[in-house]
Amino acid sequence: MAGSVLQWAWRRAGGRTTLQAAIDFGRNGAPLGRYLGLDSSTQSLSAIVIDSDTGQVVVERTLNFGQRLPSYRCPSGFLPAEDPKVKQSDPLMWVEALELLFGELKSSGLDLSQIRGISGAGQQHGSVYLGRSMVTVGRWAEGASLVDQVRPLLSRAVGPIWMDSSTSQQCAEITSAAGGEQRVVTITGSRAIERFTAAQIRKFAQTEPKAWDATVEVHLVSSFMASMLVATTAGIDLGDGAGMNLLDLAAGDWSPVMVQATAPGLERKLPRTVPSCTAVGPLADYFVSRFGFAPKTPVYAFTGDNPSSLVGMGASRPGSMVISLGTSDTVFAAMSQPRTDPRGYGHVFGNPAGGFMSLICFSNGSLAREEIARRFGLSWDGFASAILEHTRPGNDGNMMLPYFVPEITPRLLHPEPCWFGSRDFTEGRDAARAARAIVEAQALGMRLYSSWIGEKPETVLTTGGASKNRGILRVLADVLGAEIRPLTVANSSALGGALRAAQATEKLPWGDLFDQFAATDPLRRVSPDPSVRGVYEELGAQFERRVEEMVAGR
Ligand code: XUL
Repeated sequence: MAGSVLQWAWRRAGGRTTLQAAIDFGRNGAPLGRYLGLDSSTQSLSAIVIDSDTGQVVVERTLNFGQRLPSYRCPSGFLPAEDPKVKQSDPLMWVEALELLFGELKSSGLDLSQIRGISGAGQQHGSVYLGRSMVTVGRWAEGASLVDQVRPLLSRAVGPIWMDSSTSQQCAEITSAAGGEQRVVTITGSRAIERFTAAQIRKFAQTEPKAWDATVEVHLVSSFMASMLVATTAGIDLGDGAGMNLLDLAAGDWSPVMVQATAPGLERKLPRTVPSCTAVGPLADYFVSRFGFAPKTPVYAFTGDNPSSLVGMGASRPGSMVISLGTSDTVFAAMSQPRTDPRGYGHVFGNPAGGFMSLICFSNGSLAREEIARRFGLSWDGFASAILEHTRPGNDGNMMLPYFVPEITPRLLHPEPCWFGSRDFTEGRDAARAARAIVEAQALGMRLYSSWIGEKPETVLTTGGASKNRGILRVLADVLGAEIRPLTVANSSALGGALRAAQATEKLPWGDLFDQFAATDPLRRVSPDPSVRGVYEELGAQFERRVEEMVAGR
């Protein structure tokens, strides 16, 4: 025991843990460094608690909105709407989920008073509109639920989420008011994008001008959730703020040009921007008395789920690429130099560990894989074995364009899956080939649309539910020609929150935290098969031709 206490003290010299603290640990045996990371994503809220002294993930828990909170009528995290381009959600559902999840953590026997810092992430781009600034809240009343206290603060009952693609007109208007596409890309790192917050804010201001006038504060999901915890206005961090088309990336602050091009009065309604490591306040007393957190537990700025995953994957320095296989699939990497995508699909966001990151988002991720599994009655295991045991790389010339819902990369507002190949395949009678076809097409899309980043990765780190599927990992390795390393922890975004809280509280070197927590499972690594390279060169060329024809509407 004494030896390991000294090791901690030595490892932390220069950091938070002094020798005295390490000795105290030895004396009373209490853990020193537990941190909570949260991830408010499209379909669920997740929590991870890490212990930076033992290197253990203490708890990992997810609460699915559709299953646990059916009264919000969001089975997949958003409200059904007649127009398939409109995707909105109820912010109160996220608030209720927060209370439920904290209650579950407490009743699981976890001593929340041991948590020394909290941070987290939210699905990117989605926005929440308040008619009263969170600054005026100050504290939550203890006799009422959080939901009942937040409801009267909203100036818009539901808000748009990242899946919304209904704002093409507003994108065009913003682009022209800001001085053209190139200027928007140079300032914000992305052209004006339908799901980004600026276009969504403009649409709200145009279609509901009274409610817009009544709005005094606009939040991202990330800053809204952090504001709930501190009962005041939490700033918008530079990682997630970059997904709004409002941030001047070079200045690290709101761009007056973009803000003015978006909506009247917006400059007064945006919270301030903050670096991701900023303490946005102590945890509100409400959570202390309800769930047993320690008084004044520091809360750090929340960021977007993808920037948070970059940290949770241990990939916040350039060198490796990350593929996150979730509701959307995203491909991202820390950038050695900021570049922009000439095709206009990719984005540049802030890297919460400093600098920038690239990101490409595909909306036909799990949604499309699940659709194939459903249509062909394949279980998730069946999906893997169909690919690995019953098909070959290249799928014997059978290919699919995998677009079931409006796609972001490439931009397809009226999606339709297309099948090319043998009759059994095109007529939808060949489950095994359908499983391979969708995954090959998704991987080819990732390869094609990430080429602008300009750095071919030797290793690709994967995370998200589908990264457990060996069939999918095999196809990714072969198509990308890179070793695939799945992360051991399933939710890298929540983990990123916990790591950011630990780093900000203890000033620990990122490398130490990554060594402890961002581990990949050596037994699940998949190396590329060099003999199939040619097959995917050929298929890649075909995919590019067909997808470009589809984008051009031919
Ligand atoms: C990224 C994006 C999605 C959401 C999903 O630009 O839109 O990945 O962040 O939560």
